[in-house]
Amino acid sequence: MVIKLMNEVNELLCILLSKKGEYVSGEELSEKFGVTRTSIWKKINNLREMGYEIESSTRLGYRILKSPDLLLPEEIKANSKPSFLANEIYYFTTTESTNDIAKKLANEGAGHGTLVLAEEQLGGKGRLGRKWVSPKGKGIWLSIILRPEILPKDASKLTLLTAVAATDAIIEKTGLAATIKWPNDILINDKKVSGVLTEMNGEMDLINYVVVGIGINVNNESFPGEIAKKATSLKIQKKEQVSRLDVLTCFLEIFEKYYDIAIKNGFEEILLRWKKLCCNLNKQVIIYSRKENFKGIAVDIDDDGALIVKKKDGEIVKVLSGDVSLR
Ligand code: BT5
Repeated sequence: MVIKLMNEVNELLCILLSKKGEYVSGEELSEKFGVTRTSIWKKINNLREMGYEIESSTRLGYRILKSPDLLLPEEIKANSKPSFLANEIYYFTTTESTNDIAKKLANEGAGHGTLVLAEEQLGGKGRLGRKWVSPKGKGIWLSIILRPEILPKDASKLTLLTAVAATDAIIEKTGLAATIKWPNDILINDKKVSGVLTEMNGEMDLINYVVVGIGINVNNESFPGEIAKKATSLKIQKKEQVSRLDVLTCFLEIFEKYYDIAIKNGFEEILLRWKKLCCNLNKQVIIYSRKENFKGIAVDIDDDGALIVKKKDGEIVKVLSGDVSLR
């Protein structure tokens, strides 16, 4: 397991990435780090082992030809400019669940905007103890620690905000027609490509922290067992490899934009966008909730982010949590 914190950055990689494919001389690098050129060459070979294609020229130095699409903190920093997100990034090659790590870090005082990312999760979680399949290098398995100054009752709206940001990022980066199924699924062609798991720690009228976890299937080629029929990935839909880093950095930028709007002006604009992206509205749905299961038409979502369902007998029901099946 590799744990990587942003302040233990691989500075050599940062310099090479900042040159965006231009050469940086071996001499400049050895002077900067106060080490020999042989030791720079060794570090370059370490990067090559990680999958970086690096060209070397005795006259010109080194330059990156191709990155391996790892979600390394250095790559995130080099490819996006989020302001409060990603000041601290914890990166794991393998972990149980990024949400569990994020909660642990938040309990220990980790700051607003801290990211926890893994290339692979062995115990990825969905809601209600369900599992989230998270194979190595295939998707974006990410948790964000937030310390929002909003009421606990509004925390569920962060799920909607996250789903909107992820859907917008998917549409922007792939052109695929992604939609949202209330409350937390992102679908393409009726199959699930992404899900959000929001966990909160707070008191009656105060949030200590919220951990927003999102899984996006990017380059999965197949899915195991019972989810084989209902899950999909961007690669399956697009019929080509998709850059995880591009989708991730786009998501972070959009998430930050919506988050700032929500904190400044409330969630109205996000709910409007959510309604545009939602595939349930004005459709027949079956609601599976803890209390009961019933059929109806999803007519709206209200200001609290609850789904408003009109039953057959005309009764209007406000659904705060549960699963929705499209008919
Ligand atoms: C969700 O739950 O959709 C929330 C998923 C959140 C995952 C992220 S990954 C980063 C962070 N760390 C974590 O440990 N979790 C979060 P739910 O609505 O309960 O859906 C779970 C159901 O989706 C499962 O019971 C399966 O049927 C299905 N499923 C499991 N893995 C899937 C996948 N990779 N793609 C599509 N569907 C999947």
